[in-house]
Amino acid sequence: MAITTHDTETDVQDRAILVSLVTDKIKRTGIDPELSLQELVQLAETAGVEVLDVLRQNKETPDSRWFIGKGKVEELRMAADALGANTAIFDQELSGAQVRNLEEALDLKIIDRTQLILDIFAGRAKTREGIIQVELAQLSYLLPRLAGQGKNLSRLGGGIGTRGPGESKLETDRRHIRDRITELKRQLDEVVKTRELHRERRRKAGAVQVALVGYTNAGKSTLLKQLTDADVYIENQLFATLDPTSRVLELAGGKEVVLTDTVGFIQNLPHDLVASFRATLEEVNEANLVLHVVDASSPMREEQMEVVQTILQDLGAASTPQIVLFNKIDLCQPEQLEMLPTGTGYLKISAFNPEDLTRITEMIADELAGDTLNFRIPGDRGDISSLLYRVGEVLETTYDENDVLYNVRLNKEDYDKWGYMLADFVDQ
Ligand SMILES: Nc1nc2c(ncn2[C@@H]2O[C@H](COP(=O)(O)OP(=O)(O)OP(=O)(O)O)[C@@H](O)[C@H]2O)c(=O)[nH]1
Ligand SMILES: [Mg+2]
Repeated sequence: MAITTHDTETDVQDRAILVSLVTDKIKRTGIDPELSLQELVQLAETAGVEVLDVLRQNKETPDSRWFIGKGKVEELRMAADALGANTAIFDQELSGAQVRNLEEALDLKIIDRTQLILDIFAGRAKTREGIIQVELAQLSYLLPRLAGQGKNLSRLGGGIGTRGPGESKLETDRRHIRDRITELKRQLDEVVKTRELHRERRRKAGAVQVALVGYTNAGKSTLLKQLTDADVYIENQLFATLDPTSRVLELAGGKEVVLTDTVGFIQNLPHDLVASFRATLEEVNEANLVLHVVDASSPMREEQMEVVQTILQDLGAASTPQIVLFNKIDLCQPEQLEMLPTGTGYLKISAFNPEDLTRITEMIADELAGDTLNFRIPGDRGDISSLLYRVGEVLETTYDENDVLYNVRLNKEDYDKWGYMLADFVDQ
């Protein structure tokens, strides 16, 4: 992707050196810095950056002035000169002061992982909601980094880290940024209300919601397309999808559910972004069932699954029933396949295999149908018996003296809702 800078008015590609600093704190997180760096390369390429080289440093703690050590700054300068780089991208988050110090010392554009992700999102946002959310995240990221500076932002020029969504230009002054943030939050509130109305309508219509959730590039949009013929954007790049798309999916047995594709997750997803995207991610919260799509062929499979579970927890969706779809098994090595957990709630699939698609809809139907439970209801509790008929599917009725024994299929959601009335009558 060619990017125009203010300075020259010509197309200048970002030519970047990537930098990773491995501190003791990072080592303790258990995240493999090499895999994180590989992901940074993918992120940079997704943003249209040409990656020239990668520099690494191990250091107990970051340098407060430069982030990396002074000697490493010198090494970066030499590498940038030799390779003709105009940008350095850091895999960890930098402070405003560190960015300024590095920019002054190196005469390079300095970007960190968070800014790179925000930039990709800015390039992707299409709907009004997406555009507002990205701009809000960008400004929230920027504001604390302007502290004490009062410097105008025109130095940012063009290229990655400077792309803004829509027409709106970054204002040069903190007060304006704060005003803009307030305004964006107000607009977002409106969008959220509209979205809630839509959801309310779907809920009233009795639609069951199923959300496709997972790490970026796992194959969520591909599955939506394969399962429902939806015309969605699919790309072998990170964050192809920003805005949720919903389609009706007919399950084995004829029941219909609403299947929603969502924005992909990534490790160290910028906090401001998660906060801003809460409106969009509410779709996940509302779901009756989460399909957690995993790229089973990724060397980071386990870490990616953990990231997804953590974000689901943050969203308050950790207890929603979940089916894990290990996708892309056509790309897996035999030993990778062996490592995958099996059993209920897990499926190994390839999004392009029609038989696997059928297995998915069957498992969704089973999961939504719920478990069967036995109840013992005293003869004088006709209210409880009729509640059972109303919320569940009574499979069998037998009589034992004055009690009626029911075998009932009840989905988890209904049990959660009515459990306070039913729990006393469950027959082990
Ligand atoms: N070989 C193989 N490739 C797959 C499979 N499923 C998806 N892909 C490819 O994986 C890439 C990413 O697919 P998407 O559907 O865009 O992934 P996503 O999860 O929606 O990604 P984001 O929207 O970026 O979060 C595309 O190139 C797909 O063609 C699969 O089962 N096997
Ligand atoms: Mg997608």
